Amino acid sequence: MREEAEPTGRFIGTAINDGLLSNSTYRGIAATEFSSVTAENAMKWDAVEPQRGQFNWAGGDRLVQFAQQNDQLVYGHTLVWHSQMPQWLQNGSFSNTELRTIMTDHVTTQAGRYRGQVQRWDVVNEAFNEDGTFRQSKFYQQLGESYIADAFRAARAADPNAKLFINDYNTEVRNAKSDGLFRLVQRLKSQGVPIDGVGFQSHLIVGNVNGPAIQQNLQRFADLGLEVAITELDIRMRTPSDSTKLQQQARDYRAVADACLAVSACSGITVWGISDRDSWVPGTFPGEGDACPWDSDYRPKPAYEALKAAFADAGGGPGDGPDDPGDEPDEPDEPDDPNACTAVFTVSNRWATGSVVSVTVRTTQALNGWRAEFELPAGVTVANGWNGSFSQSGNRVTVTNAAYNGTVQAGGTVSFGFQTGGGSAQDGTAVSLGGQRCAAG
Ligand code: 9MR
Repeated sequence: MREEAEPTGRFIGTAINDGLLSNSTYRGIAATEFSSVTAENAMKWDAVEPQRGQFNWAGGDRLVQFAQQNDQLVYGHTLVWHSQMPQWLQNGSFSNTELRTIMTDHVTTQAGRYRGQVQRWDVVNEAFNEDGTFRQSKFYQQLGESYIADAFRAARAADPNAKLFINDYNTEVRNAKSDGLFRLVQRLKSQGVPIDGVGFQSHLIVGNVNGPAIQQNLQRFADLGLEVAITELDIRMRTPSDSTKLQQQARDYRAVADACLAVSACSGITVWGISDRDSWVPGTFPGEGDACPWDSDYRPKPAYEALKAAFADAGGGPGDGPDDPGDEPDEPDEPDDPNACTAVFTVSNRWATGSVVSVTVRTTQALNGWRAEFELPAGVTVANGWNGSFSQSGNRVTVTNAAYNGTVQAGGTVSFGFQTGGGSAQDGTAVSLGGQRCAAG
C-alpha cells in the first residue's frame, strides 16, 4: 500500500504494538506496507510516567527507532487524554494550578523528548461527549475549556515543527459531537491557538459507512485552514466473518479512503492495527471483530486490496491520470501546455566539485503528488536532496514529492533542493513537471 500511497502525497499508517515487532511477519508488514506509525499504547501517559517523575520511554523509543529505520513518519498519540492516565494522576488530588502545571509539564517533557522525531501529535484526545458538550474529564472539571489551548501552546513551544492535532471518535460525519468539535476548533483558531489539524479516529461498523458524508465533514474542517487525517481506522463486523461481510468491509474501507483522497487537506490514513489477531475490538465489543485489513494469520483481506486500489486509482502525477490516456509516464517531455508551470532553478553555492541548488516550480494546476525532472551536466550527480525523493539515471534526475508536500493548490509552488557531487549544476536548468516542460520563471 505504501508504494501506491506515495504518489498521492498522503501517508498510510498503522497503530503499532511495539511488543509485536519481534514477530517477523508483523514487523515485515509494518515496515513495508506503511509510511507512518502510531504507538497503539506506548506513548500514552500511563505508559510513559507510571510513577510521578519516573519515566519509561522504552516503548516510544522503540517505535521511533523502527520508524527511522524504515523511513516512516511518526504520529504521536497522545498527550492529554482522560483515559489511560497513570494512577497517581487519576486518583491524586491537586489544586487547579498544580494540575495545570502537571499537564503542561507533561506536554513539554514528552513533545520535547521527541522533538524533531514526531511529525504529528494528538495533543488532546477525545475531549467531547456524544452531544457535543465537553467531556467531564479531570482536566475539564478543574481547568475548564482553557486546558485545551494551554496543551496546544505547550506542545508548540516544545516542538515548533510538529503538527498539532485534536483527535476524536464518532466525529467522522456531521453530528452533534462533530459540531461541538467544529465550534471549538473555530474558537481556537480565532484565539490564535496553535492547532494544525483534526484527527478523525474512524472506528466504524461494516455496512454503516457513508463516504460522501465523511468527505463533506472533513472538507468543512479543512475549510477552516486545517489539515485533517483519518487516525484510527478499523471497520468491525459481527463475527464470524463471511465473504459477503468481507466484501462489504472492503467497500467501506474504500469509501473512507476515497473520502480522504477527495479532500486535498487530508494528509493520510492510519489503520488501527494490522491484523484481526491483535485488534482491540473483540475485547471491547464482545461478538464483534475482524475489523482490520489483515486476518488473524496475517493474510491480506479484501479490505487491504480495497485500500491499495483507492490509493492506486488516486495516484500518479498530473498527466498520468485517466484524462490523459496518451501521456505515458516515461515518455520525453511534450510541451503541449507551455503555461502549466514555471520553474526557477538556482545554484546558491558552488565549489570545484559540487554545488547547492534550490528549485521552485509554480503550477497552474492543483497537484496530488508530483514528479519533476531535469538534466545535470555530464558527470554531475545528486549527492543528497531534500523536500522530495531523488533518483538519477545517467544525467537525468527525477524528483517525486515527499510524504508531506505532495498536495499543491492551483497557483501554488513546489520547492525542493539538493547538493551535487562531481561538479556544479547550472543556473536556469530547464525543469519539467509531470512530463510538461515548465517556462523559466
Ligand atoms: O487499541 C488500544 C488498546 O490496546 C487499549 O487497551 C485501549 C485503552 O483505552 O486504547 C486503544 O486505543 C484507543 C486509542 O488510544 C484512542 N481511541 C480509541 C482506541 C480504541 O479504544
